[in-house]
Amino acid sequence: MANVLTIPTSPFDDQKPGTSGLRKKVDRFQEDHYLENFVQSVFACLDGFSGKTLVVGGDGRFHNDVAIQTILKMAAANGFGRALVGLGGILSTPAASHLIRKTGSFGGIILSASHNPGGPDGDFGIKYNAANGGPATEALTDKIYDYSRVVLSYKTLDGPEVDLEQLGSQRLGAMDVEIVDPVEDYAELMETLFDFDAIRQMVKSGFEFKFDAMHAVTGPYAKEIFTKRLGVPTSDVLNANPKPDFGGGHPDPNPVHAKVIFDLAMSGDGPDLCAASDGDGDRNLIVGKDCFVAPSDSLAAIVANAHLIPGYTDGLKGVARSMPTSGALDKVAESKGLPFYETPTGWKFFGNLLDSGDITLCGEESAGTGSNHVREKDGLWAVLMWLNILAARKQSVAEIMIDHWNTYGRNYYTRHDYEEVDASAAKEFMAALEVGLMKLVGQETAAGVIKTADVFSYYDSIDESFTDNQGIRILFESGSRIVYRLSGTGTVGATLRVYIERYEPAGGNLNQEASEAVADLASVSKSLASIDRFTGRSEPNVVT
Ligand code: VG1
Ligand code: CO
Repeated sequence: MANVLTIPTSPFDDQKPGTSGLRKKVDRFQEDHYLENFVQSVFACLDGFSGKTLVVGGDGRFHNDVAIQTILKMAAANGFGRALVGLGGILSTPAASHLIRKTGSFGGIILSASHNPGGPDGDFGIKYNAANGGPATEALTDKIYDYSRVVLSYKTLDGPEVDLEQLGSQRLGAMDVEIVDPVEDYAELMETLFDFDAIRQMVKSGFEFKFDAMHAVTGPYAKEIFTKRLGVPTSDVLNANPKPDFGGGHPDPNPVHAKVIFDLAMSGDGPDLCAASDGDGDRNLIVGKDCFVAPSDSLAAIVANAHLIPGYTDGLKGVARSMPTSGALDKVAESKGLPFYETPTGWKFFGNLLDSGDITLCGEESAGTGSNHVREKDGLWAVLMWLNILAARKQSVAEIMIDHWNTYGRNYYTRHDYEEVDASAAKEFMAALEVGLMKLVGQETAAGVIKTADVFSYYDSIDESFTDNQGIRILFESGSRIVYRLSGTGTVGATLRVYIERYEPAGGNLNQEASEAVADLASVSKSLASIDRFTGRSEPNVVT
């Protein structure tokens, strides 16, 4: 019989969890009581979970299994009645969201640092999702953080380890632990949303599709859905075995880190569709034959074509995008008369709009798209969306995108990241930019006249939370836009993100390289704000 222990600890002295929970280097999480402090703070801020169910799982990265044992013991000692854990400790972020919703669980703990590298020298992360399946709201995150600064002890058990490789029920103190198949429920949900017959037919008739799971969590999901249920040859699902260090790679499905599959699609004679997902399965990469679909464009195209998809034929209640995401979605929403919302970066802000039924689809420029089927962005869902649209329209990705731009115009888009810059220099940079904002209005630049400049803030009328300092927006008379924002997911120093966007109306030059189309704006983004003076960097280190 396991005993409940109360272990003294010191307050959790750290910065507030960012865009998607707490993310740090693995060795930080290996420090005594570090993970425990966060978990106890979460439990302390929740009411009424005694005897209820907690979902626990992660993306399988290094330390996943160790952290799960700690969390399960603490959940039992704190009074949860049952824990549902993915076999091997595996649950993709969207699958965890679905499992919480489907089983009516009290909430869940998801372990991931998403697209950040893993392994002993890599990153680790943890976040709490509520009963709606979505990331803790801003209000709850604040409460957890405040508590973490005063926590003096935590509760755990001295019981045995749970066998994560054994499906079925086990006991941990007074808590029941059930190890469940992480894929089955999620695959079933996908079958209810998409026309699997039509996709199967398309695959059978010679449509070429390749998916790169990047040695991350989507491997088992991709094998079940693409190979087993849709008939995609096994050899076309690449890197399908999850590894604790992602095979040494950087599981970020963008043209830089998913270069192999990206280059294959762009080679002139590649597959009809190449796709990939990230560490925890919530992001996506979509590249047609010779046609990269920028994430903001993918969101807009999915909304424009949603009526073709069985799960969405009843119409959309509304749509939302994060502030830095391009205005491509706005054009579709306007033309279809759909209610439209602009939120701060991070999925937690979409959760309330999805719960209240104000929106059906939403997404971000960082390759996250999703709908009201779960309360997280969903990588495989986005890939299935595209497969289903292609099966329904019987056109290529390039044809669909050209048609889209001819209808709505094109938002050329690029993002410049200045990673690992000195954190205080980055803050000073943003502060200086803010002080000088009013002076920018009316200024003539090489990219046109500046119309407005402001700091984005957001009032959530559903939970009445107010979130400020969400990035600086500079809007030009031409409709072009530059946004400066500090990342909330980095683990070293600060990351400055500069989002650059130029709108070209239908009938204009819709066929340029994005980098060329925004070249003037990109240089204005550097000169307007003296990035080099503050950060010592004259060039971004990642351009997507
Ligand atoms: C980044 C992205 C943001 C996304 C967040 C979590 O945040 O920009 O759009 O929601 O990552 O995605 P930031 O604060 O670093 O810009 V994931 O796949 O890392 O959960
Ligand atoms: Co992710």
